[in-house]
Amino acid sequence: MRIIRYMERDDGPPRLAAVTDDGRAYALEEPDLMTLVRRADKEGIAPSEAVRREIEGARPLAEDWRSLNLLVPVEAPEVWASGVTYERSKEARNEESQGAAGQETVYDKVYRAERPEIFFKSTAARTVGPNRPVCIRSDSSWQVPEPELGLVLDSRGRIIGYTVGNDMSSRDIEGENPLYLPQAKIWRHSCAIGPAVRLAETVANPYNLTIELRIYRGGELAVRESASTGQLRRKLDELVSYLARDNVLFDGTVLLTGTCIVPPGRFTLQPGDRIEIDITGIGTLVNPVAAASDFAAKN
Ligand code: DO4
Ligand code: MG
Repeated sequence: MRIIRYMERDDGPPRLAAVTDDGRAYALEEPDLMTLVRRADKEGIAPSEAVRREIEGARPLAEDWRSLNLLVPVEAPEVWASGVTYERSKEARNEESQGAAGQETVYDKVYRAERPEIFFKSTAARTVGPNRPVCIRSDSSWQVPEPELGLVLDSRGRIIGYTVGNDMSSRDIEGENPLYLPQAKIWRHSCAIGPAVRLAETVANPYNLTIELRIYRGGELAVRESASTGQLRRKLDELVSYLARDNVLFDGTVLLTGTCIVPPGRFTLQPGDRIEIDITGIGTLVNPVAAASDFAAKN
């Protein structure tokens, strides 16, 4: 069972809907996912069961949920991200920072340390949903999408569901000096999430999901790579417990779990590219790429 947000009209209010496994969408009366979760808590049932009861006998809003005008599935007040949780990320970062041969780098250390790397990634104002442009910054010449499994949390640190995330990253800024990480990670529309939140209790094994990245340039497939969450070096609960430690969590916080895919060589995003990130059972997050200069004018 998946949860989406959509708009009926361009000037209409955001609405919530459920997507069943056959791809049909059903309108829900709750204004957002966390209201649904609180109602299910009060009734002592799982959110997916609350949804099942609510949509029983209803007519679908759409036969194919992808035909709706989709928004971010959850308005995450904060997005946090985990780093160097896959070997591929460690290798790519060692390359871009040109770590001296034979010497242990910060990336080698954090990959095997007990404490994971967790950093602040985005706010609701910087995060875009499906089909909205992500932005590439003007002072970097090496930028890539980072396809990541996103955990949707409540204020108690429970994993409510899973979404697809894109941790847009500037490889040359981070590669110059890891202390530049906030600038390599956070700028206008540098984070995308969506298209749906899959309710956690409806995922049999979150360590067995395929993540695929496709990047189209001029309509042609330029990059296609896939990996599995089975390659994650950390446990999801472990990442959440470090984020929650002596911290304040808000309902709807998203924690990205790190990238397992890095486009090859010097590949860099360009305005006009189209990014597609697919995770089993959640859906495909599609975003066009815009230059910062276009972006201010168009959005
Ligand atoms: O260490 C810097 C960031 C790592 C990251 O974003 C990732 O591994 O996905
Ligand atoms: Mg990342």
